[in-house]
Parts: sequence; C-alpha cells; structure tokens
Amino acid sequence: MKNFHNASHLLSNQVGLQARFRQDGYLYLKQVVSRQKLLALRRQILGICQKNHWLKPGEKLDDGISWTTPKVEGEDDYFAVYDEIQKLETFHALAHDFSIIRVMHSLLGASAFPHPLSICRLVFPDSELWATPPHQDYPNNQGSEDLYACWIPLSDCPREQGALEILAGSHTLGLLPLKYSLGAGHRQADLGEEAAGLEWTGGDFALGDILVFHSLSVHRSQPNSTRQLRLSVDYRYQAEHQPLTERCLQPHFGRLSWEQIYQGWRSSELPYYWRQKSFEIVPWRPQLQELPDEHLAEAVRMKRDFDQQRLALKKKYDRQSMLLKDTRKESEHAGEKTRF
Ligand SMILES: O=C(O)CCC(=O)C(=O)O
Repeated sequence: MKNFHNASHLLSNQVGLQARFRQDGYLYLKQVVSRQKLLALRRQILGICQKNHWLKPGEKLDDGISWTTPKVEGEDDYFAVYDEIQKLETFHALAHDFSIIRVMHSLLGASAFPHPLSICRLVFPDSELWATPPHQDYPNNQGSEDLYACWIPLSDCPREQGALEILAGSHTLGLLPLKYSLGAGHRQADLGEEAAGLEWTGGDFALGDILVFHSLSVHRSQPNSTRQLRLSVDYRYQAEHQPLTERCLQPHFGRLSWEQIYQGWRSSELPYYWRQKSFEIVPWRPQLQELPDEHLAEAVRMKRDFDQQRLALKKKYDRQSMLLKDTRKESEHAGEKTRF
C-alpha cells in the first residue's frame, strides 16, 4: 500500500493545500492538534470505559487495554459508554478547535463550520469482521457534497491498531453503488472497474496528526490487531449557505437530546451554536442508502458468522477474567499467610 502524502508543508499555502485536496480527495497533516488536549479527552473517555469494566484491571489507564468481549455500535453495552461520551463538552468542543477550523477555512472558505453531529469510535481488538468497510460519507450525511470530514485518533495509531485508509482520488468517481456490510453504517461502496486503477493509501498516525477527506472519498479501516481499544473522533464541516440534512444537526445515534447533552457545560457559546449559521435544510433521500434486493442473504450470513465468532470470544474473555480473579485470590491468600 502507498503511504499517505504528508501535506503539512502546505498548511500556510492555501492554493497548494486546495490543489492537493482536489487531486487526492484527502489531506494527511502531521502534528496539527494539541497533543495535550487529545490526551485529556482520551483520559476522560477511558475513564468511562474503565467504569464500565471494558479495561483490564491493574493496567495503566492511558494504555486502554481492552478486557471484554468486543462491543459494537447498536448494542446496549456499547451505548452505556457511548451516551456518556456524547455528554462530554471537551469531545464536542474539539470540533471547534482553531487548529482544525483553520484547515477547513483554507479548504471551504471563512464560513466553514462543523456539524453538531460529532462522532467518537471505540474499536475493539478481536473484531475484524466489524472493521470499517470501504465507504463514502455522502449517503450517510447527504446535503452538500462539499462536506469534509476530519478524522483524529486519540493516541498514536499505527496501521495495526486500525488506522483509517483512503482510496486516493476516489472522490472523482461520483456516488458509488452500495452493498451490505457489518461495521459502521452497515453499508459499503461497491468498488467497480473504475476504482481498480486507484491505490489505497495509509500510514501510522502519531497523536496530533489528522486526516481530512471529501464526502465522496472512499475510506476504510484495518482491523485492530493490538490489545488496546482504538479511540478516534470524526467531525464534519461545510460552508454556510450550502444544503444540509436535519440529521446532521442531531446528536449521533439520536439517543439523547441536546438538552441532556448540554447539562453542566461551562461554555455558553457552544450549545446550539449552529442556530447562528445560515444553511438550507434539504430533505433526506432514503434512496441514497438503499441496498440491492439480493443483499439480505449476504447480511444474514455475515451476521451469523459474527455471532459465532463472538460466542467463541466471550468464552475466551470469560476465561481470562476467571484466571485473573484466581491469581488475585492466590496472591491475597499468600499475603495473609506472610502477615501471620
Ligand atoms: O473510525 C473509523 O473506523 C470510521 C471513520 C469513518 O468512517 C468516518 O470518519 O467517516
């Protein structure tokens, strides 16, 4: 696979930055966002994961070592953690960080603003069937095609931890047909002949690096083959006076209201900031997310494989927990003996 082109040297060259983005459909920018801010957010999120018994007891919180059967979007256990993350002011505030806004201003003009729909991804090891499939963002957001995502890992994120990859130049292919997939969105782009000449590009991210990409750029992630949870956030930006759909103004998954999310926030400027922006709300087009009729058999097969794999994994993780409990009991017992 080709390595990302590092466009960091173009950060103060608007014409150059725009030309690179037009050519590749993405920008890989190194050391853009404050590592301290990202680390602080990471710790808040891992604190929530720890409270919900997702992390290995006795390990450093910052390492985020996973210790439970993989959870995936849509499950109650996943949402118990995710809803708490959605309430974090720092998580939503990061979308407005000047380090990112500056890049979006260069690409989209001075009116560029983030959608309030902010996304955090919690990607477990041992869940390769659920790795993000190749897809375009446009069918999930709709509105303006000039909608650019910013993907930010909340740690160093080498390829093997499931870093995002881009099919460079795929934004020029137009909207691709869909087929079923497990993983975020349950849909993947059906990459036809036209995509055959394009190359997947990727790389190892360091904390502070970002990936910006076009709503038609095909992207995917590798499975997470480390022991750590892969934490990342993704935000989307567009210029004012462009169309957008109502769902981009709602919290991700629509489980909480903004009132619930905003409780206890310190900033008075962040809540409902988008109400000061001008844009046209356009209807959602369900046909852009439709799957071919034949997808059902494939969907059932994939889900069955996933369920079987999870059952085996549950046994593995339950055994690990038992072993850890036994070891702890033994060392407590040994401690008691030496005290007497
Ligand atoms: O983080 C991931 O694995 C998926 C991210 C993604 O698909 C996106 O940002 O659009």
